[in-house]
Amino acid sequence: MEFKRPKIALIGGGQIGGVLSQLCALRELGDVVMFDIVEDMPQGKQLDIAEASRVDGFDVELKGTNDYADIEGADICIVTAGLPRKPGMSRDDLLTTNSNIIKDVGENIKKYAPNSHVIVISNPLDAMVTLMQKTTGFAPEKVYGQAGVLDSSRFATFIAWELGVAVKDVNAMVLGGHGDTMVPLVRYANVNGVPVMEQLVRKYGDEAKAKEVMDAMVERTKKAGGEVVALLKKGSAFYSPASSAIQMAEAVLKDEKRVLPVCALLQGEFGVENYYVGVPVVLGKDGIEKIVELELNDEEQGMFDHSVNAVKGLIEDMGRLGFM
Ligand code: TXD
Repeated sequence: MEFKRPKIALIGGGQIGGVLSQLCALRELGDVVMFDIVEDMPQGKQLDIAEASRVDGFDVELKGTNDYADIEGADICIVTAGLPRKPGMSRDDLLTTNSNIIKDVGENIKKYAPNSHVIVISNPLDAMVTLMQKTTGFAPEKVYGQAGVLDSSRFATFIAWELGVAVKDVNAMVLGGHGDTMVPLVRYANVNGVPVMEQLVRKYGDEAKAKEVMDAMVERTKKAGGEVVALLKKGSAFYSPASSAIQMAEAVLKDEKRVLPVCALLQGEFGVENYYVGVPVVLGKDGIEKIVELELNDEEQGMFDHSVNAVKGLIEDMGRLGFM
């Protein structure tokens, strides 16, 4: 029997790609190949990370490349390739540019890593995952997107700060598309089972004030990406998106059956037919092993539908631009 470490291919070696590689190494998740079109850059980043191996005590192989052939046989591909919106660029221009990139990436993944799982991070997330699945033709269970883990972590962080409790005891989930229409599930948010709203009412002794505080946390969660962008001045969040994608990759590589909010293809679940949207799933060695349905009240269902409509709009735009 042949033993081998898992092989993780990072397509895109930019800000998120670099942190992804370092986290893979620190956790010894597997050997890492980082691909980018920029010459020498992925080789430089991987060399830099590898040279910390003695200090951090990890033992995996790290390779940087400009040749897709090097991703051959990858078990998981994590895709961050794409361009950010530049001044003067319309939404359609960005959609066209990034769709072309994702098509190219997808064709190469199909060619060199036909048995891999694909985790997409590139924006606009829901559209890029959809295009990746279409381009590779892989089973939808093996092509999914990262957004909900991060959005949920942001929501949980704000709740922990507000209540003065350990963030690891906070359970909070955000569903829907990755954008302003995302749906933080207030009613289900809890601290080790105790509803967050109940604790806010206790804290403020007033339901209206508790609601106001929760509304502010929900708004901050929806705009959290923009808050980081405004502070950084250049580029967007990269540490937390990388950590979030690694949690997903780890769930798959270690067959953990984690229940995480993931951008997954819905085929009737939540009343949605054939669109990628963020929902809770069971993530294990077979990818999306199950979509976890839950009761939404009318208000939550309304917000979810609104979010799904935003995703539909994006897919229509891609159709109009000739990508679907
Ligand atoms: O939660 C989420 N899903 C997100 C997504 C949170 C934050 C940022 N999110 C998006 O991830 C962001 O809007 C971008 O679309 C991706 C990657 O973000 P990152 O900050 O890593 O962007 P960079 O630093 O610009 O890196 C992108 C790399 C860069 O090195 C390019 O040279 C490379 O992509 N690139 C390509 N690689 C392969 N193939 C092609 N064609 C290509 N074109 C550019």
